[in-house]
Amino acid sequence: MFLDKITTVSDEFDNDLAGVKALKNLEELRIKYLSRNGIVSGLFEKLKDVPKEEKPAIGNKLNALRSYVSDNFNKVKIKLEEEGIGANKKIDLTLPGSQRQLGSKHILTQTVDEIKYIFKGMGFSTFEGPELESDYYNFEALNFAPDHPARDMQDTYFVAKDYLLRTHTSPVQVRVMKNYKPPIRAIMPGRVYRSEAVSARSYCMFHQVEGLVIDTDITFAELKGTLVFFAKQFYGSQLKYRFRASFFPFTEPSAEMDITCYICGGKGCKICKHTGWLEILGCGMVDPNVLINCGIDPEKYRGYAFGMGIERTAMLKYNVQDIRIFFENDFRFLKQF
Ligand code: 2NL
Repeated sequence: MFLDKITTVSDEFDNDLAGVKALKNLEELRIKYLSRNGIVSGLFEKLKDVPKEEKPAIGNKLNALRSYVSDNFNKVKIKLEEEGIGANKKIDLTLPGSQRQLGSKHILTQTVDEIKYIFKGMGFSTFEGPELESDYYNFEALNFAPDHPARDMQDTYFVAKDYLLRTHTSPVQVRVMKNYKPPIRAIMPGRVYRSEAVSARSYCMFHQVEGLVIDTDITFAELKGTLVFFAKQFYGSQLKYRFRASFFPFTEPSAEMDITCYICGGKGCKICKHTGWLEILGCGMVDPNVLINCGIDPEKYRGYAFGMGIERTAMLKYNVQDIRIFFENDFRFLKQF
């Protein structure tokens, strides 16, 4: 009798639910079946009149009916709500599209890419090496004597007795010379570290590109020709240049290359400290001691090498006043490039 009643209610609910076309009708259904005075509650109310031994079975059936009704009610409710959203959604096709922000390479990466590209055109390949180096590769193989003053001058981050953060990318050249037979024609870009007081001009970490050419019959004239071609490609074909004698432990003779100041054209201004010249790189013929250390016969082969700081190069080219801004990730700076 009671069980029949439950089945009837369940069928009636199915029937009613099938006829629901809008959320408004669904609310009427909720009141009819699920509210405090609704049909389902009414059945629970009548449970007290059921004989004691039948109560558990009928109670179970009633609980099942309540779950069935509320589950199916919710399914239809969600379906109607979703349809409602779809029906009300109006797309204004005349609105302008939302602009997507495109990223770009960091200006230092762009600068290295451009340098690589110019040297690639002259037959140079690219090598990279570890930033954590041994004292041997960073100093000893490069002709820095154990008590050489230049070794003190390089304020270095040592991480253990014989291990340090490289102070230049030259150890990569040492590795290339030891592992490849000449002719060698390569550039080595990478990060280097120096324990210096941080200021607008110097930072504890920066980037270098060094270059190395080893072959028979290599001359200082070829070094000059290569670097002048590079500078004209990178800074502009109108520039004037000069080479000044200099000193590095790993080259002999050594030189530094200056170009005419691109701001004042050589007349003298704040950027070039009123000299009309800007120093852009250091270079020289590889010292025979370095060739011997790297297993290359200096009687048969000669070489030249050069090095430039990337931050300094980018600061000159793009008129950046403070080196620290490269590493601050300030969007206002980055998005200019
Ligand atoms: C500078 C000057 C230079 C080199 C780097 C080099 C490397 C080997 C042998 C000989 Cl393995 N030379 N590198 C040579 C001359 C100058 O860098 O002012 N860099 C920022």
